[in-house]
Amino acid sequence: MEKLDDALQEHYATVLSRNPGEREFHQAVLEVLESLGPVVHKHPEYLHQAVIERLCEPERQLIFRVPWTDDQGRVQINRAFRVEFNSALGPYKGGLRFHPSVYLGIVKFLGFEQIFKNALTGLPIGGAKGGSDFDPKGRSDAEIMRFCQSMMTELYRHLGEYTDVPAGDIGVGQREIGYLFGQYKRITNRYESGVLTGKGLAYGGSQVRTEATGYGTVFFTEEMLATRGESLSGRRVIVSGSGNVAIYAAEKAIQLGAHVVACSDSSGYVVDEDGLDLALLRQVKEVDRQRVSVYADQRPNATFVEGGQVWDVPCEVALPCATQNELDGAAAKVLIDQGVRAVAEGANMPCTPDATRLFQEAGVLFAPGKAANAGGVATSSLEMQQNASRDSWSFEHTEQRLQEIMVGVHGRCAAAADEYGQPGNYVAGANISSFLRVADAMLSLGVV
Ligand code: NDP
Ligand code: 2IT
Repeated sequence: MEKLDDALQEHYATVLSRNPGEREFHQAVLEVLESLGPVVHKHPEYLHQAVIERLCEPERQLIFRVPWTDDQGRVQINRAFRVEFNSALGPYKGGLRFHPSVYLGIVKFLGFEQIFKNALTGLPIGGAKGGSDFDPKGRSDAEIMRFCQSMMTELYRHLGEYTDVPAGDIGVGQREIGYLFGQYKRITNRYESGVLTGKGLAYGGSQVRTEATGYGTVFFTEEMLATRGESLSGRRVIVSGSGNVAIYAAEKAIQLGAHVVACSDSSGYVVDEDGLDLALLRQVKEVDRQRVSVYADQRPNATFVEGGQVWDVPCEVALPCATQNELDGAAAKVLIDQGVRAVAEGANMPCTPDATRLFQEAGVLFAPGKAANAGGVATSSLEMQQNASRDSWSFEHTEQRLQEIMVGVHGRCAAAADEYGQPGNYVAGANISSFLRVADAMLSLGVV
């Protein structure tokens, strides 16, 4: 990875001192700034107009209490966040995460990344993120509903199809979006479909949104491999996680002829040398909401390794699809030693800076999350488009659009990397290309 340019040292120091303790946010900012040295030398106007300082300071940050009653009648209190980071390109757009680890620093890292990811799609969406430290594990449907209703009772006043449009992320899928949308509709007395994305197909959702992040990650991987005359067909692949992104990354990789042999959750990992049985994995994770070990119990040649790291499983392509900093330098060394050829981040910032550097030094094709996982939010934008025109598209048409968008994201990253003298560096390409789009819009809009 690059060293931080002298012209940007002061900006990063300011981010550190203004946002104490927000480790993940610091990491995400540094990763972008490290790519921007050559850009600000070529375009000093960005520094004169304080574009970097403005980008690092969210336009609006909301923190609020979410009180709700559990099934035993006890009152529970959670904390929720919405960070509306940047609206130069369109309404604030980005998911909501429910996980006990959520605090302001996580929401800000995700919101910051979202600005650049959304810019890379070429679509008219600004960047935001939200969530709560609510832990959905072990909670009943009724508890999830009451929590979502209480959260929306505050959040609704900040949302709108032209203002801020949340979607899912870790712990938030179609079930939660349904409860959130129901409460928004009740409070506002408006059937405003485009205020949330990731909705069910019965009430304004888009075909392919469920699959989009995982599918998009695999489309991006296929594009990267093609630059070396390779493809996923016949490749040995592992994914981490076994949630929304992981399941559909595995599905598309299998459709393209890959042999997907491992996945994981926070309890450990499963290796299935026969290739993952997607129907069973979906039943265990999506329908029964069980641990991944339950999958292994039902497959003759699968083993479950409790507490282990999925990165120990030999593979040619690795798709980290669980959470931030899940793949560190030591894991990267193991993957490289065992012959990994491509790594694409389905999750947001799953590789530590050390891991990223090691992959790049070893010549492994490496796709950062803000490029590789942009298919999810891109398809959210297609959902908004369908909602705005009161239309709904077929699966085939929507998937075709997604694929074109991912080819476009790949092309923009590759072109910017070439232009700035770092061919094949998708980290630099993604950061530079997206920064230029957002920065130019910000300059056009004046000091706002
Ligand atoms: P899900 O909640 O559907 O699945 C998350 C998966 O990751 C689960 O298998 C979970 O295991 C595992 N996981 C989560 N947190 C941890 C942790 N702290 N340690 C170990 N494992 C963990 O989420 P998604 O699939 O939607 O999201 C996965 C990643 O993809 C996130 O980084 C998210 O930000 C990113 N992303 C999601 C998009 C989307 O459209 N949903 C779009 C773009 C990026 P367990 O059940 O044991 O917690
Ligand atoms: O990280 C992400 O891009 C998401 N969780 C999806 C955001 C969205 O608005 O679809």
